[in-house]
Amino acid sequence: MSVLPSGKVTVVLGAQWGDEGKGKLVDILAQEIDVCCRCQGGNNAGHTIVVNGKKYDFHLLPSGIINDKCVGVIGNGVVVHIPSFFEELANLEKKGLDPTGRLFISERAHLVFDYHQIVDGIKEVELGRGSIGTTKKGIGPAYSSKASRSGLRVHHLYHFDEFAEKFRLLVTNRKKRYGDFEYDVDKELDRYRDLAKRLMPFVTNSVQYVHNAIQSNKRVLVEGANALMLDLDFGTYPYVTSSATTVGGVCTGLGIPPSKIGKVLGVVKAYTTRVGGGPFPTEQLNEIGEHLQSVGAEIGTTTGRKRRCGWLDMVVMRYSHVINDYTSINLTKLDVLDQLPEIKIGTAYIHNGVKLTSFPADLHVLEECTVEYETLPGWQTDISKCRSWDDLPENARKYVQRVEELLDGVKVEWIGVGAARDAMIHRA
Ligand code: 2SA
Ligand code: GDP
Ligand code: MG
Repeated sequence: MSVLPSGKVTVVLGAQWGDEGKGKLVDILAQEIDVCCRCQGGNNAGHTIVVNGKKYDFHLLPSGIINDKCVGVIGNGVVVHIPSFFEELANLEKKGLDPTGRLFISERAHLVFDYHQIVDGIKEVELGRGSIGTTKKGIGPAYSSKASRSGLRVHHLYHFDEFAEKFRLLVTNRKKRYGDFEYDVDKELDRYRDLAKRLMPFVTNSVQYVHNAIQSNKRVLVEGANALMLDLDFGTYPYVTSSATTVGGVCTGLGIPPSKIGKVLGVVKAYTTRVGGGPFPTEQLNEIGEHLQSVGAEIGTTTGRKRRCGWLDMVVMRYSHVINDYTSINLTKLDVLDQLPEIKIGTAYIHNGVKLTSFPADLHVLEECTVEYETLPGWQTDISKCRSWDDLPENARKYVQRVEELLDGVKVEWIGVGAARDAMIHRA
């Protein structure tokens, strides 16, 4: 029986700082869904899926399209770098996957241009030691253009001469602010004349498309990118990405009313990782962090950067749950903890001797906090072949149950024990 409701939207969201393994859960659920949508972010995201020993990396395209019956939708809230879209498509084709005819882009989606990427790099240099550690994919500058109402959207390509005029003006303005960076506007416009033609078969009114799918009782799934702690409003600002990575971003990024959202599935790594700059209270700058990094193969899918690693942080998780109200959780990469004799969980932040009631907005406060930990015994057993709850060693089950208790009883419905599609335990 399906675990997903039809006629309702199921949402998969990263509950920490990203790279929790959302792509893998989406791929598993995609076996029974009709439409898989992206609602925010761009090709800064990186979702790795392993099927029958073959590795697929998704950045801009929804991971669900690995199921050849699943339609992919890139919603209005996504920012699209068209050359990267075609590059990703070509890479998938090389691996025998051709989603042409079942992949659509919203005509309202904003475009990311190479000059946004150049500006992204310049801004990072300007910030010096306080740099965000962006992926340099132009995401922040593209969303800035959108918010300042000067951005160009997919439908602007319908009227190419008008598009070209606006484009020239945008580049001139950016050069006024960021200096005369190297950028051949005429060459770029020639390239976009061709790209626009190639893109047209993919362009659709995604609001109506998704609405019709829901109305006709299809199973629709939304794949979150980045994660709650990278949200523009709720994350560790300014060390965040530039989109709404919460359940709210699903509604605005696709035009879906909240009443149509069914389950909200939170993906939580059994420890914590973060890529780029910014605070990370449970980070382990020691052999524990190195162990998690190497055993967990914690390397950025998009940039190849080493991910920072630390213990699971339940202050983050409770805050994340307040904002997204998870129906259930997929605890991933539990196998990465296999060898540890003991495992810690961050349970509270103490500031000036007082326990904080929520994740603080002020990063100075965060810096001054100490983390209170609980220590659990490890299981020191290989769990990668476990396929049911009863297969897990007792201490692994206790760890999972403790996470549930610390998260107001939200059920851990899936447990990841390896990268492959079948390395997942489902608790009915
Ligand atoms: P940006 O490029 O403006 O979105 O960067 C702003 C911050 O958001 C972080 N960010 C990410 N964090 C984790 N994973 C991401 N995707 C890739 C992956 C990252 C990679 O799956 O591994 O390959 O490095 C992602 N995308 C953005 C980023 O590190 C900044 O802290
Ligand atoms: P996403 O951005 O949330 O989709 O996550 P990423 O794909 O960037 O990073 C997660 C990484 O962990 C990928 O390389 C996955 O193949 C891998 N992975 C996912 N789940 C598990 C798991 O349960 N165990 C192990 N060992 N690896 C996993
Ligand atoms: Mg990722």
